[in-house]
Amino acid sequence: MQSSNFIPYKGITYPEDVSLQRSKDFYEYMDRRRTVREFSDRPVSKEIIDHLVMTASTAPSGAHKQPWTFCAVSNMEIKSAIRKAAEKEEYDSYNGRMSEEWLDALKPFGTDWNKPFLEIAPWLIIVFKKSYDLEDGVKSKNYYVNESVGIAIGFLLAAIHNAGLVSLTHTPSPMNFLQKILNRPENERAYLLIPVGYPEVDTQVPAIDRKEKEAVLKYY
Ligand code: IYR
Repeated sequence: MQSSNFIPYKGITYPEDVSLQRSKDFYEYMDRRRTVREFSDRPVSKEIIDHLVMTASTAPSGAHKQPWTFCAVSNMEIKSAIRKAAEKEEYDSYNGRMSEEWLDALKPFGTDWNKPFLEIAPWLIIVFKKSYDLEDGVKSKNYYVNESVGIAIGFLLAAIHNAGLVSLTHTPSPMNFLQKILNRPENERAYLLIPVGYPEVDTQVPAIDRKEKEAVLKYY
């Protein structure tokens, strides 16, 4: 028995051959996505950011609580404050907090504690998870928060790629400084920092392969 209001599903279905072609085309398109660490300072309009974030916010979430806030920062003073705080944490991480094994695993990517992209990229999208909801001082529970926010970010990265832009999934650690700088309420915790923009001209990316189908897909 339906206990709440239901409406007709307005999805789109395709003939089998069209589904086959679309699934292949989308895979090949997504397979061209790469994480980029060198950004151009070319601006990206707020209207584009609106669309990207609202796409992310269409993601499924536990009990449809949409337990996320996306903070989109273009203000240079705030970007500089974020860079300064992130580099302080990253310096400590790269100089003692990360294990030798971890540093070795990162060598192919050439990362270090310097994070110039935090000022160069036109937008930083900082994703906050809402461990619980807090409205007018009243707390209520959210469910599967990490799963929900992770899925929403997957949608966001796909939307960014679809718009011909690039992103970097940056994880300064610990990242509680973001809650302070952006003055977020106590129920929000920073989850991921994603610079968004155009790639720097002639930027290079690591020559990595993706796992073969046999390694990641098991049919039963
Ligand atoms: N947070 C650091 C280190 C880092 C960790 C992983 I796992 C990466 O895939 C890349 C970097 C940084 O952002 O440099």
